[in-house]
Amino acid sequence: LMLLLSQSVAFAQNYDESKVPRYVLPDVLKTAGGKVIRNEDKWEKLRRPEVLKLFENNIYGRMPTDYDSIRYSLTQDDVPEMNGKATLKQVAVTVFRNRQSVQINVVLFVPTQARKPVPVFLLINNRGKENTDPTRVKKSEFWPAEMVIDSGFAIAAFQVSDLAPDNKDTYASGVLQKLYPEQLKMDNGMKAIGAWAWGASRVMDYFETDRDIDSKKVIVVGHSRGGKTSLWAAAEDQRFAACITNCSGNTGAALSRRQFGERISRINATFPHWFNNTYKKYNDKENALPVDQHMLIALIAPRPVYATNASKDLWADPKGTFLAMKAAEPVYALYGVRPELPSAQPGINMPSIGAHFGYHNREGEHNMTVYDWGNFVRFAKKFTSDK
Ligand code: GTR
Repeated sequence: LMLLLSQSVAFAQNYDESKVPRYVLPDVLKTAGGKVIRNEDKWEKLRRPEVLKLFENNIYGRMPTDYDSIRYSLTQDDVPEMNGKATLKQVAVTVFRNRQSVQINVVLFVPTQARKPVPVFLLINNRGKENTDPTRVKKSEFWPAEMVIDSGFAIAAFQVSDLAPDNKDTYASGVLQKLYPEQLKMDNGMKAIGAWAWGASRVMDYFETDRDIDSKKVIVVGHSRGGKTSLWAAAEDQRFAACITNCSGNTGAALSRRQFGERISRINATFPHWFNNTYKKYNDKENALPVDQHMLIALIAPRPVYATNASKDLWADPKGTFLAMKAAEPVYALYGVRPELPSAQPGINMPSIGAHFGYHNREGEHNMTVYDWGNFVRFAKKFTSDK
C-alpha cells in the first residue's frame, strides 16, 4: 500500500504542457503598497529589499550575517598540480560565534599562467567529495577542474555537508545548532539551503583575502539543490559577480505557478529540512505566494545569471526555467540591459549566451557535465575579460 501511495503521488506530477494552469505572476516592479518602480534607484531602495524579505520570510529563511570571528588556515598552499598548469590551495575556513565554531574546507586550483588576480568559479558541492578530489586521482565532469584551468579561470569548491547535513533528521547539527540555534526556533529561520548559501558567503570572505583571486569576479555555481542554493547565495550576497544555476528546478530557477514537474508540496514533503517552516503553508497553494522564482533571479540584477536544464529532466521544468529568466528581464532593463535571450525557449543543445543572461537545455539527464561547464566558461569570458 505504501508503495502504491508513493507511486500515485509521483504520478500526480504534471508533465503535460496543456495541463499547465493559467497563472499570473506577481509583478516584480510593483511594491506591496502599489508603487510602480521605474528606475534602478527606486528598485534598490524600495522594491529590492521588499522582495528579498519576502523570500527570506516565506521560503529560504533569514540569513544571519553576524559572527564573532573568522580564521583562514591554509593546510596546503601553492602546491604545483596538473603538470604545473595549476597550483592547489586547501583552506580551512573556521567561523566562530558564542565560543562555538564551524569549519568549511575549501579546495582551490589557481591557473599558473593567468594574470593575477583571476576570476574563480565556486561550486557549492552537494554531490560528495569524490567530485572535487584535490589529488586529481579521481576526475569528474561535475567539476572539470582541468578544463576550467586550461580556460584561464580558477576553480574552487566546498561541501554542503560542512555546513548542514543534507538529511531531515540531522540537518541542524552544523551551522544551525552550533552558531545560530535561535534560527531553529523561528518560522522564518534558515534551514539547510540557507546554511549552504551562508557557507558560500564565508568562502567569499576568504576570497577577499586571497591575492590570487579577483574577489569582484567570483561566479557561484550549483547543481540542482546546489543550484537553488547558488541563486539564493547570489541574491543575498551582492559580492558574488555572477550566478550559475544548473538544473535547479522547483524553488530554484523554475516558476512555481506552472505546477509542472516537481511542486512545492512535493519538495516540502521530501525535503522538509531545505526551506523555512512558513514555506509549508504554500503546499498546493502556489498562487498564494507573494513571489515566484523570476523574482529571485531579478534580485541578482544586473549581475549575470546562467540557467540550464536537461531535456530528459522534466521534473525541473525546462520551459518554466526559461520563462522565469524572461520574466526577470524588466528588472535588468532598469539598468539598461536589453533582452538577450530569444523570445521562445531555445532548442536542445542550442545555448543562448549573452553578457547578462545565459540559458541552455542540454540533451540528456539531470546532471552537470563538461558540456554545461564549457558554456559557463564561454559565458564568464563575456563579463570577466577586460575590454
Ligand atoms: C530531487 C529534488 C530536486 C533536486 C534534485 C537534486 O530529488 O526533487 O528538487 O534538488 O533532487 O538535488 O539532484
